[in-house]
Amino acid sequence: MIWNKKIECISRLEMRALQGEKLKELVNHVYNNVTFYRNRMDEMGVKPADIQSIDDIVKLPFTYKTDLRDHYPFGLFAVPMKEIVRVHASSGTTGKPTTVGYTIKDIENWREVLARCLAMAGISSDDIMQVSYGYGLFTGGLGVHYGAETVGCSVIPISGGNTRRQLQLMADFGSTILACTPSYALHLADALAENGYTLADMKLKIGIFGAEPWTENMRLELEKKWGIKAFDIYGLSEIMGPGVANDCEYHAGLHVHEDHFYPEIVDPITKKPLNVGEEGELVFTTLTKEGIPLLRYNTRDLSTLNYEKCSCGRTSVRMKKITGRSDDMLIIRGVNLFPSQIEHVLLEMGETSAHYMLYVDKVNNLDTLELQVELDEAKMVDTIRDLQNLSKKIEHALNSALGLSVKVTLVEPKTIARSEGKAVRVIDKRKLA
Ligand code: DLL
Repeated sequence: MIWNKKIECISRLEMRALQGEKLKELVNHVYNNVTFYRNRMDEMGVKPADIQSIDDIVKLPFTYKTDLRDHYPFGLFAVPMKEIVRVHASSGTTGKPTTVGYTIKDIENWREVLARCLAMAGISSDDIMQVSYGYGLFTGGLGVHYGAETVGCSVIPISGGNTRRQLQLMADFGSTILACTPSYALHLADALAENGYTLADMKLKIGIFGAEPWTENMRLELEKKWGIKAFDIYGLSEIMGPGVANDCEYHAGLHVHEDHFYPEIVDPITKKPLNVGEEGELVFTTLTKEGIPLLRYNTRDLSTLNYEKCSCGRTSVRMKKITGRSDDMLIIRGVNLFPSQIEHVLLEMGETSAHYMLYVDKVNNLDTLELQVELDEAKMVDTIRDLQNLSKKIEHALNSALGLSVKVTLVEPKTIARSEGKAVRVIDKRKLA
């Protein structure tokens, strides 16, 4: 179902005109209300009057995560605190969190884009949605929750964690939708049997998975394990939270809600805009946000954009599924490696589980990679020789796919730590040294 046909199927020309109008308002808003942006624009010699259409966006300054940290907690807010009705924060692995604030209008817009995402996945008031994203400062739980209420779902705000209870309520309440990270969805599927359930006890139809990079192979794996349709939902707290984009039934890229979030792709090194179809860092400008509007925020997520009309009828620009971030990229003996490439190879082979942990180290000045992979309970290997053969086979497949030698160690099922939210898949001991 298309939630907002007028916008989601608008002509490209009309969309650009609309974006231009919104950009003009936005630039006036930030220039007049955020000292940081006024200073940046003054330094660059750009005035609000220089912005006349969406093409002028390239004249505006970029924003980086460090800018939010430097103005912690509320320095980039564009309205007085009395107009802020909600604050979220992302934990951040180093130092201070980044904080974002929403006005009532921002929350309304958030509901609207989320409703579009959920309707795109075929969700309606007939559904019971189990929201297993974390509730709290993380945007996942509350963000998806409000959207689900907007489309009329019966929402179960269970939050993350407590696997046994997740499965119990899923069975007892007859949840038809599961919203959580793909890694947690995989963990829940693997935990069915040991908690005394089978798929026949569940009514699940659809998964709304996101908040971490995952491959198309993992999407298919989750569809198979759960017997559901799995959708990819993307977002980040700085821009709004979940709901910046998601995919439709054709899974041919994620539709960006570009009347609210204007995307660009830039070169990761030079930060120059790239041509359509070229891969680079995804940058968003929040066209309608009031609380903490951001100009050209560099997400560090790697993607490409596609402006062709989708088979679903939507005209909105689609971003390629994110499988890595420029700052997640490991450089191993000069070769670039994204953890998602490992997930892809493991699932392609289909002989182990998809639970893995990659250990990176430096021995005698040489980078080393050790991959621990969990065996699949259903495909247990009996002899030591079979185990050795299987690890050699995976090493070989990784070597030809990545151009890197990786030492593979097979471990017992359920021995690698599970995450209830975003999965941790790499331990880089070089950084710890
Ligand atoms: O993860 C918001 C969210 C919640 C999205 C629930 C989807 C579902 P942050 O904690 O600020 O916000 O993390 C944002 O997570 O820049 C990406 O690197 C990654 N990410 C989010 N969604 C996806 C996705 C939330 N669908 C960061 N695919 C982003 C790949 C994703 N990566």
